[in-house]
Amino acid sequence: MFNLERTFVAVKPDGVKRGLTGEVIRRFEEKGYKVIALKMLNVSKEQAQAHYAEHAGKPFYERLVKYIQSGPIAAMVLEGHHAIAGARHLMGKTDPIEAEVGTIRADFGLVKEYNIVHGSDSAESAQREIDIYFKPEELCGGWNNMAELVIERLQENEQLKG
Ligand code: RTP
Ligand code: MG
Repeated sequence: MFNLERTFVAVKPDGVKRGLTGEVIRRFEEKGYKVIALKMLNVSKEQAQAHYAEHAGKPFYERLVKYIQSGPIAAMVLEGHHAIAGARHLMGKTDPIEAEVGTIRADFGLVKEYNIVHGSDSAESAQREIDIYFKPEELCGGWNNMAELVIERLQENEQLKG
């Protein structure tokens, strides 16, 4: 029933500068995703290039690498049921103009280039991006949040009913 995933999410420099770090984290937490790692950092050139390697050569690549280094980011690892697609669903489409109202990018973003938040797009990207920004010992897993405890209790009740 459960598809437990980890994903890398970051509040980008525009989001941090606009004071949206707490708001973005709140949305993921309230959904039920577990924050298992969290830190502010200034992204190095090496990290930026590794993170956006898939976009190398595209017209916006140089600007993208500069943008992610234009101020601190709030980097985090989220864990939860279908957390990779689920986090991107809460973020909304890349271009805030196309993102659904209620998503982070629609509610706070103005232009595609500065769209507040990043989220991994696959299990492979998630693992790769987590490794770029975090050491294994910085991931604090092994505990249950309220959403998991509630679901666990519901499952126990179902099992009791047979
Ligand atoms: P992200 O990686 O940041 O979560 O965003 P995404 O998957 O929705 O979009 P992606 O295609 O991976 O693009 C990465 C980031 O590059 C900037 N971008 N600019 N000018 C452009 O056409 C353009 N396209 C993308 C955005 O900041 C986007 O989030
Ligand atoms: Mg992407």
